[in-house]
Amino acid sequence: MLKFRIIEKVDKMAVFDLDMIKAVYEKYPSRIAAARKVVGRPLTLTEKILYAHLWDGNATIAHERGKSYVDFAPDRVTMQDATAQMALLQFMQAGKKKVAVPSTVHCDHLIQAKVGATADLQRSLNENNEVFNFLSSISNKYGIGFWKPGAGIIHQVMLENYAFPGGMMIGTDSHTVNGGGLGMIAIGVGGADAVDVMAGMPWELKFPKLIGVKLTGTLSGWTSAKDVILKVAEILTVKGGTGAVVEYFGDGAISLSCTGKGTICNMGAEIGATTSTFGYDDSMRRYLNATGRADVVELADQIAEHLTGDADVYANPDNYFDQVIEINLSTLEPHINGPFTPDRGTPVSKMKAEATVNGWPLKVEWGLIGSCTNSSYEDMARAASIVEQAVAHGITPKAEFGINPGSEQVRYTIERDGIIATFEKMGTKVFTNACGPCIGQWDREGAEKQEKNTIVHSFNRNFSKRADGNPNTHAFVTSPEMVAALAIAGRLDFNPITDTLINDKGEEVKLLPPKGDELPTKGFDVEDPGYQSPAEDGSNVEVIVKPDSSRLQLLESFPAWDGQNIRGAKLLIKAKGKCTTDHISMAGPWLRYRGHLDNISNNMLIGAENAFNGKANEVVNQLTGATGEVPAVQRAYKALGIPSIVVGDHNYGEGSSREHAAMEPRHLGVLAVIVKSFARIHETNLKKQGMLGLTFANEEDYEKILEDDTFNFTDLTDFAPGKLLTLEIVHADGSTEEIKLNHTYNAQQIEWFKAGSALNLIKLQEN
Ligand code: MIC
Ligand code: SF4
Repeated sequence: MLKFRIIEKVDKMAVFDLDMIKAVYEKYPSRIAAARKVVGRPLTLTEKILYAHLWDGNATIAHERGKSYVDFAPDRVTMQDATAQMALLQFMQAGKKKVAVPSTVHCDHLIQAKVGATADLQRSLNENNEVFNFLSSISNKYGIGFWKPGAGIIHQVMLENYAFPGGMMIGTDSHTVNGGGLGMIAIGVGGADAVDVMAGMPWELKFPKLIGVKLTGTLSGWTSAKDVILKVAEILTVKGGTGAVVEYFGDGAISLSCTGKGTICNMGAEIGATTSTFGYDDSMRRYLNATGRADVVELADQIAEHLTGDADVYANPDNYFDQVIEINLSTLEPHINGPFTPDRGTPVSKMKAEATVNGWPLKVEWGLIGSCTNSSYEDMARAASIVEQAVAHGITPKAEFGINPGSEQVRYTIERDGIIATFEKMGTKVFTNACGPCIGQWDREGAEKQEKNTIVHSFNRNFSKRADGNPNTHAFVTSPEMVAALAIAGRLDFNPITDTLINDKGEEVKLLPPKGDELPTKGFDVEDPGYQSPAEDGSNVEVIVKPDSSRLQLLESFPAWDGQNIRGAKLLIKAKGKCTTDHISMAGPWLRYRGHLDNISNNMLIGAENAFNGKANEVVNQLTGATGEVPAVQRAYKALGIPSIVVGDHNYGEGSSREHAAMEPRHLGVLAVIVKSFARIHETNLKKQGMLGLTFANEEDYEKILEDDTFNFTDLTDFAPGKLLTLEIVHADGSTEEIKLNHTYNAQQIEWFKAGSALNLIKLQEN
């Protein structure tokens, strides 16, 4: 049975790590002064936070955006259960007694939504006992705060307890960026990056480009903060933010609630942005006060001028940002994005036409509200106001409805305030405070029939198969209040601004726009937030990984590079089109193997489309000519010691931070991944794990790669920063051609490749 030490009441909880926050703020004035001197012009907020967190202290040179690799000293690290396992299995090898910066683990991804919170949570505890015990004990040992299953979704818990204006945080989840809602620079990374920071080493990032988003006007009617990011996603697309930080400003920005800002930053992961952020303002003060952190407000107020961009930056943004976008909140329409990609935006008024032209099923089967991006008090209150109206008018909802509150604090408070009771009047299922359907942890009845159907949700992502495993589920992303309206109407083309519904008396009813408090008027409340503080001295705490476990496996070091050019490599797969980390290492049922590298490797690339036959998980074994599943064919190459490569399209590895997508190919013997372009976190993950992550110098060379080619890297022995690599392609008819490959490895990263992984290098340095 699981046992957790619990701290009782949130109002008795002291602010976490206040001394750390104090220390960060004390350095701010001198760090900003130094930055001003080297940069020589007014500063954006992003620059202030980055320059205030340089590993080497005060800035001595100005860094070049999109070019300079810079060492940073983040203030904290955050990890969720599905990625923490691999991160901490690696940290165990680093030979440290304790983490060097405040760190936390949050159990949220492993809990399946089926019948409702109580039963679902119990089932998850039973099923994942071994993993939760591992995470709880390893956290206890190394001084890491542990949030038990049911405590909430990592990013909501983070915003409620740890995020602070001007802070810098990294986390092993792409939506760590939620912290921008409280004015942080919070960045999603792979576990190996987290290990660097927890081991007391610098964290490296290419100095980002800056995108400024000026918000004017104010939200009204059916439009909400979610629509801002749905619009930005439509403008920038899933790769438009790559390598950039998005900084929001303007009167419109100030008018948004803090959790609304969190929503916008959270879903910034979907445009590939390094992170997004907002300047410190009253909405943040209100939120910090409401969540018991008046002490942080007091400290932040003393250096408030440093916690937002300089006035001239916001007055003349074109002079400071690489790209500027302006959005008028007063004229912004509610959006519905999808299906299958979060950047396909459709304003609600155009949905009828779009859906008809594209043949999207108009009947909405499910409405789901939750996920890290939209599970705040305000979100729940606004959605409930729509449900309340429907109930009052005698309207029977046409679709099924489920909610996942973002944290136990939100759940407890919305229960106290009658919001859960409102949802229940419509038969809503209240699932655990966890990711649930958002990460495929949804035992949806009938999904196995693979019928074409439509669901609407307030999540971030809607990649194929993500929520219920059914490739024919058309998932659309929209705001919680729009989810409520569409689920009640049961139609994707319902426009609550113009359309009416028919009630049980046959009368026409028009729903009024949503209403809901930004923060609970009676304050937040909670009985058991679900936190376990770590032991002061964890040296005697035992961490158990059973040798015969199917869930956990201690890691073995990857082999170092043998110093030779790679010759005779086979093509494992040439992936076509979208290849997200969900395609490379699927979540849902595979989450159970996140701590066992060999077992999870059986899902490697099973979702990627093979460019030669248009199918998923079917490739030709070039040694036998037979077709087989991708992991099996790769295991056959590995058994014979034959190197292989993977080829991919644009934005390869988009989506999540899961480093399994890099560790699996590494473990199974793939040596290089060559693509048209990478998503940032995945590219770094490949480098950290000692792989070659390369891009075609000429994109069209993708076409030259044939299924039965053999590949030779002819100048790997001269691998150097800024120097192209050469790939010789030997076609089956014996003809050869040479192509050039680009890379972004700096000198240090080339050392990771040589050592076999970044962790191998840490271990070498320890000895
Ligand atoms: C996701 O939303 O895809 C996840 C699950 O939160 C991932 C992390 C993971 O794969 O565990 C993410 O976004 O980084
Ligand atoms: Fe969890 Fe979904 Fe948020 Fe990922 S996007 S952290 S799975 S709620």
